[in-house]
Amino acid sequence: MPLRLLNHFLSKEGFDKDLTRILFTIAHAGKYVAHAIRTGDLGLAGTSNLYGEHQVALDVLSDKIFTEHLKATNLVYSIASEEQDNEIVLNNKAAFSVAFDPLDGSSLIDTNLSVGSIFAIFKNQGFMGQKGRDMVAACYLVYGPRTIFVCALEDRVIEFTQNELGEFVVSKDNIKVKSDSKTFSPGNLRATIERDDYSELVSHWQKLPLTLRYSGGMVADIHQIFSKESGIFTYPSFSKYPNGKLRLLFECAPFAFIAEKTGALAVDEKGREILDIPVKEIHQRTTIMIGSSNEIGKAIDFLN
Ligand code: AHM
Ligand code: MG
Repeated sequence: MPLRLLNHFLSKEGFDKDLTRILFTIAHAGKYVAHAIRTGDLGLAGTSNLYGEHQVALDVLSDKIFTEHLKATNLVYSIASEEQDNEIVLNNKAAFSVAFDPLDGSSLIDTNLSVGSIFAIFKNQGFMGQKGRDMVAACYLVYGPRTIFVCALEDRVIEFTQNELGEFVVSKDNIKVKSDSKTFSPGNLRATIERDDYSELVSHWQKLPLTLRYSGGMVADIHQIFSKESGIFTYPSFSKYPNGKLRLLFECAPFAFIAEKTGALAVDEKGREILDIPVKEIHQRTTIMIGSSNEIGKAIDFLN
């Protein structure tokens, strides 16, 4: 039974030791973030990030928690965070770089909906020119009624759920997503006002009929696809976000990396694989359609 615990499980499976330590550190730091979400102050931090969005205190705190924990491993060359303007070098002798969104969907916390943290891990010094495909692992935490940690490395996607002792225990191993979808999660539905193609795609889902499952937090909305083994999530462009809203490096690429291992697909609205888009800027945005492969194929046809 102890071999079902996160650190035992990953070491038993013979994954890269340093990478395993980074993953374990992220999951461990996530416990502090989960605690801060449950008990912390929701007041504004009085600062704003690169996009001029007000940072709530929890965004700033989560950023600090993950940064400090990753720094303490001495394994991380640099980090890039949604909450920081630039890449930060932590240890110029180290081999890994980690990009993360420390607290995605923080505006949902006061409504008590699920939020999460997302990580892209490269065995490379820095991020420029890297593609999603170059990652060595990706993972995320969902803070909901339960705290869940999901990681993808080599060809496996494994889900761990925190137990009453605070330990992460394997709850699903080798997650696979079916090619047909039962649900749809249409992000940026306001784009249908301007875009007939997106409007027609949404009508297609309604008529199938697929079931609507959308919270407004991408971590829970995409986690649902992995957890229920089917689904589609989209966030297309429109005039306010000509390249989409979501960020390539610390939001879309890690989910695309995980999706690929489950047999799901992740493309931009033109149908290009997210994993093939090179990073030119830390805060670069992309459109995204992710989920069950047959439904992604149809979505590409509707939008092109
Ligand atoms: P954030 O990183 O500022 O929290 O924004 C990302 C979130 C995603 O979780 C979600 O899919 C999206 O923003 C929803 O945005 P909107 O409600 O503007 O369509
Ligand atoms: Mg985010």
